[in-house]
Amino acid sequence: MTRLREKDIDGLGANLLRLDGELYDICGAGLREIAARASGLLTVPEQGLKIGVVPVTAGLGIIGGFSSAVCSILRCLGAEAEITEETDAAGMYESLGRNEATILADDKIYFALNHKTGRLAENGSATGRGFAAALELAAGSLEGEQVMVAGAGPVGLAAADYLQKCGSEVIVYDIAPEKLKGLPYKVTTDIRGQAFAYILEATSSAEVIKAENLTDKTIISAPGMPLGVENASALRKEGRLIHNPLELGTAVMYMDLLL
Ligand code: 2YC
Repeated sequence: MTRLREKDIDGLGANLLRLDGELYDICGAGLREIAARASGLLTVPEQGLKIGVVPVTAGLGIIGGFSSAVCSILRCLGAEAEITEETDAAGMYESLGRNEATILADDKIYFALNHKTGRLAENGSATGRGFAAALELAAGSLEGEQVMVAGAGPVGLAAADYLQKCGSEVIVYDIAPEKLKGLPYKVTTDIRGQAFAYILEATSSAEVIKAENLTDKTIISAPGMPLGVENASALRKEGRLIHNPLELGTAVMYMDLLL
């Protein structure tokens, strides 16, 4: 799991409306709608959840701006979100006493809990489904289409599961053959010279996807941090790249709590 850097999320809150518009242009749906679809939520309740965002000092510690970025994303979805005064266990205790839900991350896990229903949301699964749903919407339909998923980690495998359920023919690429064992998809350890119409890039390496892997119509949905696509600016300009470091995964986590 890649640990975000402060500069990855700098200004995130102020750019949420722009991101919503960009997603709308590419997918025909904004952040809230894509996230609801990814979690299988049919209607988003008007009344948002009261949710505590708990800063966690464990491990490599606080990432500057992380808690406020999470807060901004949740508020943009209609939640009543606040950062707790306390951190860590004291912050969890504070949130349990005054909120309906809590969200927090250390270096190993980023999860959320709905105190009332016990519903748990986890970022890897949420992110995979979120970017898969965005790709499906951007494509119009993936029924019968081949999708290449790069990265057989928790995010890529959650995306692959969602994409297979959309009727697409999933091929999972990873450089480590042991990560491909027993998967219910076509698998490969080599994509050199192969172009794909639809790509979901979920690796923690940069420049995994080369120009030779693209057609002039390829759409890439890329939760991977750093962005694993070389010369991505052309794709971005043509509205064929979906990539954001925290927003979509967090939005799906929130929708998962409402299930
Ligand atoms: O500021 C804080 O509370 C820190 N403990 C947050 C650490 C987040 C570490 N995880 C990541 O940077 C990302 C997640 C956003 C999703 C996967 N890795």
